[in-house]
Amino acid sequence: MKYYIVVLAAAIIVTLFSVAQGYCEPRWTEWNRHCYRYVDHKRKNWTLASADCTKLSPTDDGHLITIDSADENKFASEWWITMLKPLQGQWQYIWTGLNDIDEDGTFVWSDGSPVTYTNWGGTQTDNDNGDCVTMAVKRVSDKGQWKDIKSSEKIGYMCEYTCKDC
Ligand SMILES: [Ca+2]
Ligand SMILES: [Ca+2]
Repeated sequence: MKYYIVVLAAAIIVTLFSVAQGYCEPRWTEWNRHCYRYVDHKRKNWTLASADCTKLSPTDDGHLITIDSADENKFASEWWITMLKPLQGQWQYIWTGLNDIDEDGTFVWSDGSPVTYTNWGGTQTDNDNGDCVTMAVKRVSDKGQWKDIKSSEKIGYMCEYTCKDC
């Protein structure tokens, strides 16, 4: 009996430790074996936001979020909205890694991933002067549609890195 209690206690301690430890670094949230961090306390233009994601990540492999699927877009927009309450009826924007800086009209992800999914809002694809893509929400029900704006705008951003231990 005593043996089982010791084993049970050890199992609980190990479990608690791994929960506390987490798989993503502190202040990063795990979803589908990737770690995400929303930064809004320092609004930056796209280039500086992109550099900050690299700097903030544990092994410098972080980048502005790359959204590969409707599921990832849903996760990112819903998670972001939980941190925005109340929305106050104003559009909110964050940078993603998608941009057409090198060639107008040809959008690429900053981490080099192929573009497999997009969620442009209405007629928002490739606005005049727009070269970097934001995710936008106004209401809780919004699905995080995308809109390209000038890279010089200073807004919040979402970073991502691939979780190696998840
Ligand atoms: Ca991703
Ligand atoms: Ca453009």
